[in-house]
Parts: sequence; C-alpha cells; structure tokens
Amino acid sequence: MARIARNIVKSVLSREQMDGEGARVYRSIGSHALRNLDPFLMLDEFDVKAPGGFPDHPHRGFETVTYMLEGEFLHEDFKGHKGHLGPGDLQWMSAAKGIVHAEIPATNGRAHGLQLWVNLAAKDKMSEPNYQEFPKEKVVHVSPEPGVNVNVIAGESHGAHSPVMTRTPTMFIDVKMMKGKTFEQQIPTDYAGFIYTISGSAKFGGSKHASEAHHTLVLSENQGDHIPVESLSDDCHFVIIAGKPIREPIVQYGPFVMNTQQEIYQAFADYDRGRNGFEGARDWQSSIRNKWH
Ligand code: FJE
Ligand code: FE
Repeated sequence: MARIARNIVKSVLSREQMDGEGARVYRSIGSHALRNLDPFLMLDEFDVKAPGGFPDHPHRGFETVTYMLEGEFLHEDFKGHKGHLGPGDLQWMSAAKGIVHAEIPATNGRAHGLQLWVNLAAKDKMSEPNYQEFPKEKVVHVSPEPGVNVNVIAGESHGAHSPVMTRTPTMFIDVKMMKGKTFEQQIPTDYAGFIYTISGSAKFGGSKHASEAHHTLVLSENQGDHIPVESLSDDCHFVIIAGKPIREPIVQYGPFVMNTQQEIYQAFADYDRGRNGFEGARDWQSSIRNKWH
C-alpha cells in the first residue's frame, strides 16, 4: 500500500493568557479557534512563576497529562496523593469520576511544561481515578539519528514503545532536532492529530508547511500514515499528539467534561455534596495551596 503523508490543514498561533491564579499559559487546543480536536480537550504550554499556580480545583470525565520541560512543580490531591515533577518527568492522571487537586510551582524559578487534557469515552468517565508517574529516567527515549532526540510519552516511535497506559488510544511524541535534520513519525490512519511547536522552526507534512514557535498545526485526515519534518533551526522543539476520536457529544463546564448537560449538573451536585467519587472533597484543602502566600 502506498504511504501517504499527512499535511497541515490549519495553523493557529497561541498568545499567552492567564488561567488558574496568576498562571501564564499558551493555550493550543481548547482556545476559541481550536475548541476541541476529538479526543483532545485542551493543550496548555504553562510557564508559571510563584506565587502563580493552579490551587485546589476538581476534575471529572477526562485525563490530565502533565509533562515538565523546565523547573519543578508540586502536586497534591484530596486522597493524599503527592508528587514532585522535575524536568522531563511525566504524570498521566485519569481523573475519571473525580479528583480534587492542587498544582503549583515547587521553587521560586520558572515552572515550564505542557498539560494535555484527553477526553474519556462515556463508558470510562465514571471509572476509578488512576495515576501513572514516570520520572525522566523512565520516559522512553529514542534517537533515530544524531541530532534528533525523541521522548515517547505515549505510543510508539522508531521502535521505542511507551509503557504509559491510555484509556483513550493516544500518541504523544516530544521531538528535538538540530538544524537541517529530517524526521518521520508514523501515525495510525484512524487517529486525529496536531503538532504544537515549542521553539525553533521547521517544515511539516507532505506539503512542507513552515512554522515557528507557539503554533498549533492541525493534521489532515486523508488516510495519511506518517508526518515528515525538516528542521530549519538548532533549537527546533515540538510535540506530535494524535488519538482515536471518541465521537460522542461533549458538554464541558470548566473542569467537568461529560456527555450531557444533566451529567454536568450531577457533577456540580456531587462535588458540592461529596458524592459519587467526590467523597471528602468539600472539607479538603491542600497543604501546598498557601506555600507562596
Ligand atoms: C483550568 C482553573 C484551573 N491549564 N495547565 C480553571 F486551575 C485550570 C487548570 C489548568 C492547568 C493546570 C496545569 Cl498544571 C497546567 C493548566 C489549566 O487546572 F483548566 C480551568 N479551566
Ligand atoms: Fe488540574
């Protein structure tokens, strides 16, 4: 069968905005221009300096994937789960029926990373929450050639397989390239996907779309099975994210993402009354919420 390259069908430049409490983010998926790209609900490149952060807040109905690029982040949830993320560390959290947590910088320096929200199918939305934590040493790395370095967050690249389990079939590849290098990533033909550019410049796709930092590039769904890349600078850094569309209705209200309006009312009621996964939520406060106050 002939191999078909994906192309770039849409390009959107993110501008920095504020979210949480004084936290600076570049919003990719989830911005007005890119409401969602099934199965993805949001991708933020966060660049947070204390006292900014994301103090105590709930989630239901999806997964959050936090991947640190620089600096350090603290995490604490209402079931006593605590974490400390440093550069290259990965946390894949399935909030499912309910998590309440705080995410804030661990030090006075810049905390820079990516947070991806992956939707869950109706059958998985009310599952038990689950954490997978991978320190940098356990994040699978592959270098297909000198000057091309790939971290396989989820899925597979050049024979390297990520051990991360994803309830929604997902691929998440972090690529750094030196100038003048080429790279190809295989993408399952039934996945929808995008590229988010962190720094540098490169040409992406069969039609060689040139792009620079902070752009979201939506990939064509033309049965293409791979995306070719040619780097144009030494600091070229981007992520390729793709997944199998869920094709169910999405009703989102902030941190709750369900299939119907009724289920959103239920999520608010459950959070308020401490039920159906939010047991103890009402009386809980993280110990880190006041670290910088
Ligand atoms: C959120 C309040 C929030 N982008 N990037 C309201 F705190 C959040 C939220 C985040 C978030 C957290 C991290 Cl660690 C990184 C983020 C938003 O938790 F999404 C809304 N709507
Ligand atoms: Fe959160």
